[in-house]
Amino acid sequence: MIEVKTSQMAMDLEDQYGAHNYHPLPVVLTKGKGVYMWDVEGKQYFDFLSAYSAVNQGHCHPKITAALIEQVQTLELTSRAFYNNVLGVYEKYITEYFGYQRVLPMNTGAEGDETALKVTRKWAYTVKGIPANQAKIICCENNFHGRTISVISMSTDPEARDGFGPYTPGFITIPYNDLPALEKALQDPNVAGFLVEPIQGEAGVYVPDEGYLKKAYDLCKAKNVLFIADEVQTGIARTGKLLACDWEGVRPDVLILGKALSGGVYPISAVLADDPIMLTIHPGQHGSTFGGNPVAAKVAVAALEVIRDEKLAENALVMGEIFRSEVRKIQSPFIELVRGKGLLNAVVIKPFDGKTAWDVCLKMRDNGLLAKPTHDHIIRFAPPLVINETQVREAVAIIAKSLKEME
Ligand code: IF1
Repeated sequence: MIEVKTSQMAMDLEDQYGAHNYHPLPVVLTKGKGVYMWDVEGKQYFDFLSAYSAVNQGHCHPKITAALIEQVQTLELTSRAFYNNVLGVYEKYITEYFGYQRVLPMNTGAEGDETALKVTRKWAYTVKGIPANQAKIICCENNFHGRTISVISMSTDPEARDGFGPYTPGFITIPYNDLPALEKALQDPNVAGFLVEPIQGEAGVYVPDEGYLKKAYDLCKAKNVLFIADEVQTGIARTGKLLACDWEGVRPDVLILGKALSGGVYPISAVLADDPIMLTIHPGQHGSTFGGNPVAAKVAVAALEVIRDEKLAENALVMGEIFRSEVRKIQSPFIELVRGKGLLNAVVIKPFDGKTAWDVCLKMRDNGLLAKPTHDHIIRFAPPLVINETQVREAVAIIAKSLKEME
C-alpha cells in the first residue's frame, strides 16, 4: 500500500479515485483521542463535529475499542442464519436501557429509518387494519433521515432528492413544528405513522417549540397513529438527556438510533418498539447480513455503558449551557443567532464583507477547531460529550479569535 506523506497527497488521491459525492473541508486527519484530532502534519484540532454525533463518547474510547478488538479476534460474524452468544445479551441490555420490549438491529441510520417505515407499514396492515398498500406516513419538511431511495422520497431538499426519481409513494409532508398541520394530516384514516426528528439536525439544528413533541405525540395517540422518533443524531446523550424526547417526557412508539450507538467505531443502528408493533415482522421479512453481528453487539453495549458510567448526558447539559452563553458574548458582525440543546448547537452566520460560513470554518481550522457548515450560513458545533469546561472555554476563544481575524 502506498503511504500518505502529506495532506495534499491524501486529498489528491480522493479527488482522483473517489466518487465526488462529498466536498470536505480541506484537512486530512490521521489520529483522534477524546475531543481532539490530529492531521497528517501533526497539527492538533478540537473536533466540533464528532462525525455528526457518532463520536459522542470521544475518539478512540479505550473501553469501546477494547470491546471491538476482543470480539473481532474471537467471533466476527455468523450472519443471522445461526445464533451467536453475544446478540441476545445485547438485546436484553439495550431494551432494558431504553425501556422497550424488543430491538431490531441494523447497521446505518438510513437502514434504521427504512426499518421503522417497514415495521410501521406492517403494523398498519396487520393490526390497525389499513387496506393493503394504502398506508401513509407523515414526515416533515426539511427532514434528514439518510440517503436511500425511500428515505430521499421523504426529502424536501432538492440536493438530496433531485435526479433520483421515481420516488417511493405513501408519504405526506407537513411543515415541522406545526401542530395544526399535523392535526389536519391525521384526519386521513390511512395514516399509520408520524416520523419526526426531535431536533432537526441537517436543517440547521432547528429546535421546535417547547411542547411540540408532547402535543404531536398526543395527537398521534388520539388517531391510533405510531409516533416514530428518529433519534439517530439527537439520541444517546447529545442534547443533555439520554433521548431528546425525554425533554418532554415522550416515549416514542418506534425509536430509531444510530451513530453514537457505537461511539463511532462501527456502523450500528437499531429500532426499538414493543411486542404489538415489532412482532408484526416475521422471519424472512426483514434483516441484514451484518445487523446484530457479535462485534456490533459487544461494541454497542460498551458504548452505552460509557454514556451511563461517565454521565455524558449530564455533562452535555452543563457544557452546552456554558458553550451557548460564552458564544453569545462574542461581539461579531458574523453572528446572527446561537441555538441548540445540550451539545447539539448551531451558530447562524450573517455573510459579512463577502465572507461566508465556509470561510469561518477555514479560519477556525487554521486556529485549531474543526466544524462544518450546513446550508451555507449555519455552522454546527457538536463536540464529543467528554469535553470539559476548560476545553469549552479554549474552543470558544478559538471561535472568537477566528471571527475577529475575519473582520
Ligand atoms: C452524511 C446531515 C447530520 C441523521 C438522521 C438518519 C441519518 C442521519 C437524523 C442517516 C444522518 C448524517 C449523514 C451524514 C451527514 C449527516 C447529517 F448533515 F446530513 F444532516 F448529522 F446532520 N437520521 N446524518 O442525521 O444515518 O445512514 O448516515 O448512518 O454524510 O450524509 P446514516
